[in-house]
Amino acid sequence: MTVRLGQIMHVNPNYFSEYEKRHRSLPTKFPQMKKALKEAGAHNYSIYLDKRTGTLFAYLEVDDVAKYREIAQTPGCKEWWHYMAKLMDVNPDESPVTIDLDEVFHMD
Ligand code: RM4
Repeated sequence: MTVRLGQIMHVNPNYFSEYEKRHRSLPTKFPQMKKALKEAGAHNYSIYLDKRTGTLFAYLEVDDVAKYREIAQTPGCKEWWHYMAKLMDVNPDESPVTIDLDEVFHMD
């Protein structure tokens, strides 16, 4: 069953363009991360930036939430998070500080 996820993260305002640039090169520079996401059934994945605050809003669809959460343990994800850590608010393990949102409206 497809699950829609909405998440908030935060990027340091000095790194807006770098954050976007690094995501553009994710498929070529971090194919492991792309593969981990795909293998976990993540798709239709967008991240939006609020330039006033550095708030990031991520929307993605996953086939299996538990499988998606397991991505955190993969070397590809750990490398990506390490690469991005300087740009974002991160936890001690370098995962981005992420707030899971509740869906309050949806229309097909
Ligand atoms: C974000 C953050 C997320 C990751 C995406 C691809 O900056 O690191 O955890 O899923 O990139």
